[in-house]
Amino acid sequence: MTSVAGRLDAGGMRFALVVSRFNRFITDRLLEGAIDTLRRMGASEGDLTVLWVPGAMEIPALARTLARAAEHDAVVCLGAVIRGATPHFDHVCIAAVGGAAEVALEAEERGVVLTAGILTTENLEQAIERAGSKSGNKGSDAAMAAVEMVDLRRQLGRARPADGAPRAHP
Ligand code: INI
Repeated sequence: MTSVAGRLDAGGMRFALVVSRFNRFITDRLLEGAIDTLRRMGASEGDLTVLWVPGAMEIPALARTLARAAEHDAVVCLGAVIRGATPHFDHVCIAAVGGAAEVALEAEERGVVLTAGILTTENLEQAIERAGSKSGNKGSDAAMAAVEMVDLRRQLGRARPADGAPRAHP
């Protein structure tokens, strides 16, 4: 039996962190968790780029631009969508989470990993619980998943080309 899993060593990996300013009280905590995790796993300060967007809805478009540029091994998307009084919440959730999932597949073709810690919660309390308190930190989880996936792709020979050129389609 062959069993392959990514290792949690971020040394030499380059990361773009796309973070939304909306609900910044929460997204700041997600970003802190992600950066702390990447540092602990050996990422260098110079290999981390943080890019701010207005809201979660804007995350997928920028993530796609970054994936196409293929200058980073992974794009980590962080946001917080919290239910309000109108159905707007549902539209933002679908656009942000569904959009990120779609971009992840396109990024894959370029050798770039995309992970997301985009909270979609019923209220502020649930968001706080997932941004560094009793339910962990989803920013940290997304960063850890990115490191694992980049290493797994490297082991499979599917890593981002060093020159940043898009991969040829299979
Ligand atoms: N953006 C969020 O990141 N979280 C939210 O909870 C949210 N809500 O609920 O409205 C939100 N809306 C803004 C949206 O992401 C866009 O920035 C805006 O519509 C401009 O395109």
